[in-house]
Amino acid sequence: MGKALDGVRILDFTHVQSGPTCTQLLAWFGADVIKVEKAGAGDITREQLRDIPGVDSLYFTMLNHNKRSVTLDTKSENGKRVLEKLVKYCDVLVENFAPGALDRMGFTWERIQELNPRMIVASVKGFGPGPYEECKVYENVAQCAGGSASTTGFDDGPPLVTGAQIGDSGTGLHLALGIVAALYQRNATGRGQKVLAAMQDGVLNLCRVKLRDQQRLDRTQVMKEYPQFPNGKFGSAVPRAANASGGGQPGTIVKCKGWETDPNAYLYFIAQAPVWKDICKMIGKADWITHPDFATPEVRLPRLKDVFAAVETWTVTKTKFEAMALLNEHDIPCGPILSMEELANEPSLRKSGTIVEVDPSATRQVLDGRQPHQDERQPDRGQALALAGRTHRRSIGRTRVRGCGRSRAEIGKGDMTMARGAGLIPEV
Ligand code: CAO
Repeated sequence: MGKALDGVRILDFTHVQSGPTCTQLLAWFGADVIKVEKAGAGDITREQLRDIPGVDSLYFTMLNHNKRSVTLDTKSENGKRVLEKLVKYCDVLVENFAPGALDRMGFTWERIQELNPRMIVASVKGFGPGPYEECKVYENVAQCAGGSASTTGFDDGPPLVTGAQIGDSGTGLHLALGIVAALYQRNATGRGQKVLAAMQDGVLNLCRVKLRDQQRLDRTQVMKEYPQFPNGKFGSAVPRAANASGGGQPGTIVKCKGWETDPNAYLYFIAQAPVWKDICKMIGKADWITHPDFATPEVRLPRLKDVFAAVETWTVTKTKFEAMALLNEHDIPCGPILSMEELANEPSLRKSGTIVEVDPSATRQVLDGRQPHQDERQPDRGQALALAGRTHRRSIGRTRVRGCGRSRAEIGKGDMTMARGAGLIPEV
């Protein structure tokens, strides 16, 4: 069995993180992704936060492996002609330019449909239709505009952005699903369509439990699982809930042995109702099993601070891994706070293919995350994307780039450069 997207050709007009995440996912599933980078410059992330001089940054490599690459000046006449050929050749065009940039290049939806009526045009934008649709957006702007920041942090502190790239990578995931659905529908209609994933919408979608809470708050003016209950005050908007669980089972982060010196010696603990008896026995509070103040989830709600303080008195005597092992013997849900260092070195994540090594033969070894898995997997190692651009002009010399129907030398300097290892795009 081949890969799910074998034979699908993606014209990858993306840069930075949101769009590249989407096309990278499609590449993992077997699509042939041809990344088009700005002539003479390349994706801006190639140079951002470089840790080895002269070598593509980790940021770029992690978001673009398994793709092919060309550079193209889409504002030159020759560049436009090449792009037209690529539009005819590919199934999906994915872009995340600032609003209107594709139109300004002359590649409106109507023009693209004229060239290839089967083409799906998929875009990431900061905002969907509305007052902000013309705005440029980066990750943290999306987190703030999508409801994540206002609901993250402590009640007495400012809004916080999260370490998870929900605005960029989250939106890339949403877009990838939209593309796959559009490809599926094209089998029936024979026609392409436009797909839009707005970063504000993507973040809001990932914050749906907070939207749920807003509606509960509107109706009842209180949310009993929040740390503001019973002594704090609720306003009209969902407050920041610190580390309280977003679900129906109360939870929080508790200290473990070593917390004084190790910033990650903590555990997330969930006081799940079905295992309440085991929790009480484990933390030395067996009398709470039948105590009228603690016996049921409802009566515990105003006393969650006491519950978690007792849990912490127990966890602080164990390392996070010891506590997890003991709690799991009784199916008590919990999870250690794992540092990036611990995750990068976790053998089981390498074995499962969740963390892969990208092209170990390249100048550097790169570790990257990979989701989702399929039964029929691609090889566990990703292939780094060769650098398209100035450095490689010499190495490609007069290579015939059949996508253009003429040799590179004829196309003119800076119009199109094929990256080393990119292979040829067949004549359209
Ligand atoms: N040849 C010629 N011109 C090219 C080109 C190419 N191959 N590729 C890009 N360009 C041009 C664009 O056409 C645009 O020109 P005009 O402004 O004249 O139309 C110009 O390069 C700049 O593109 P841009 O506006 O997209 O880039 P920026 O660096 O100014 O903005 C970003 C970056 C991310 C803020 C903006 O692209 C954006 O808001 N994108 C949508 C939201 C998004 O994806 N954000 C996530 C970013 S990841 O954190």
